[in-house]
Amino acid sequence: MPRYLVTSALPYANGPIHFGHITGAYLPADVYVRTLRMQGEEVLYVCGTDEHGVAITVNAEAERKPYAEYVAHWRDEIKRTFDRYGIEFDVWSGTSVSPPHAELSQHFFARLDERGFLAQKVQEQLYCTRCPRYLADRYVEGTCYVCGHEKARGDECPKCASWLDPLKLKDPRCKVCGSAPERRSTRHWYLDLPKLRDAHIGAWFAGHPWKQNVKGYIGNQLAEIEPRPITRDMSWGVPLPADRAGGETGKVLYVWFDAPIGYVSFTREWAAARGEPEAWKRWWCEPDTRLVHFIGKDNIPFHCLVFPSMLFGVGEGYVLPWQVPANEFYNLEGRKFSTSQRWTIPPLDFAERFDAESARFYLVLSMPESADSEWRWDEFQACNNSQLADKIGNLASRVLRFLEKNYEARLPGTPDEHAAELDRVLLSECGAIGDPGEHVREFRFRRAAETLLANAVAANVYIDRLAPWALRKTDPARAGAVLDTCCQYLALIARWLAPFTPLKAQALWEQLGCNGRVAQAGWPAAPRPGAWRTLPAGQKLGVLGGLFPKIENDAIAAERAKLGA
Ligand code: B3M
Ligand code: ZN
Repeated sequence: MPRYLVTSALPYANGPIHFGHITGAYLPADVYVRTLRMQGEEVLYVCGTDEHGVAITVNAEAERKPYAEYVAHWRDEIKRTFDRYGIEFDVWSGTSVSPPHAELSQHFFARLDERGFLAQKVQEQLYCTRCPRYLADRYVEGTCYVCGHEKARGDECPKCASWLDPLKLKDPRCKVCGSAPERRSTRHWYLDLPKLRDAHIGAWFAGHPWKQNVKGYIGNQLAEIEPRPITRDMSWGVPLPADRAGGETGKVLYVWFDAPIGYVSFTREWAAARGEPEAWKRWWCEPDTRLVHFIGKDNIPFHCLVFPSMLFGVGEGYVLPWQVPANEFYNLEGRKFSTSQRWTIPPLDFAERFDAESARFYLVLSMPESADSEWRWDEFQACNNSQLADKIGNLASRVLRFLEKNYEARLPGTPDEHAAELDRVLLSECGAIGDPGEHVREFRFRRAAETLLANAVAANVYIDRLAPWALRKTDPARAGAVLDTCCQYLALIARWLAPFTPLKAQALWEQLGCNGRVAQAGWPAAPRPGAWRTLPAGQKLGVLGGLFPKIENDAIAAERAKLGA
């Protein structure tokens, strides 16, 4: 039996996450993990924050906060957002605090060096004598030599998006103090990606059934791949192993080198906390592990080439990724999410006024699986009101309230003489379309949510067609069977809903009178006639209540007004 080791990209601990992140790398993973668990699979879901690198230090310095304090704040804040949206990891940690992380990252570095996969080069770098430090990546600003923009960064021009060589910037300035830097020689280590490609990774990548966008994105990069520098001259990060640094100090591992090792460190931390310190190996080093990385598309090269090269290169039997379901970009009403330009929906604030689980469902339905997509407030409202509330909430409340009033709040049961006919009507004539879980396993989350909704529509068609409300007056036994069958089907819907909207699924489950956790009830395959009812006749219903309150037009208009849309 394979086991599933699931990771989501480690968010930088340098700011809030938004719906684009959630639907890109976290929600699909959470839905996947919950579904597989209900199907009886063994799953571990690992995440935490990425806490090193210039993306962190520049921001922390701007706020005059010590790095450790700064990342701790965002580690907790980001976790609060995940908690609020029901995204549940087995372990949550951070690369600057996870006990095994620094040593493990240094071990990776040393092993790669020993095995001949690192190279060293002396090169010039910009150095600010006033600050004093090397100006890595975003620490330098200057005029772009491609488009002439005056505020280009060392690594990239925000105007023309060119990748830049900081040594070629015109009028370079230290981003912090504004003075002109000088050039100094410094030694750096490179990961020999061409050698790793030729040793194994090229053949492995070519022979793997990737998602279309992954294949497209990597394209010819493999043929042209070059060694990548994996060290930086700065103080915040994992220091180079002392015995490799050759007396040089002030160098740390590049953030993209240590960050993915975090997946392993956090797994080790999880294992140690359970009192089974060796248990991480079962997850990382057994060939039947299926390693699944959920990420956004900008992280594809690191997860499909660089990290696999590292895992292979250390030669310690690590599994390589089994699948990398990478999503495209997610926008807000036609524009990129931007916290600084206030073109955003702060998730914690949103959850004060709207239901976080309705957002989960809409985020799945609009997920950027194969093309960029976007959050639209009117679509969110329609998803809540016309899909969740009308198709599921309303159906449940009509049926259950009627049973409460006329059948002593108990399931009437479906006698055999009615079962076959009702099965035929409900399961084949009303448009039920099968098991949403199959799509989840294939990483087609939108299709999965659509399938679930189509099944709910089928139940609505069934109840409208058989109209038990009127039937009760002439044939109460048959009306009871019609209602009972509908409740049996609502129990399936509750179980299918559990990975998408866990709390609402639980509420529906309890209203149907079922005990325990719906997530423990197992995953129902598409119902087969005659063999799918699970609730006993006479089961007493729970306390009834609304599931998906409607969202008024005013509430949506207010949100759009805030955007100025
Ligand atoms: N922190 C980049 C990002 O948030 C990076 C992912 C690391 S995954 C090992 O886009
Ligand atoms: Zn300076």
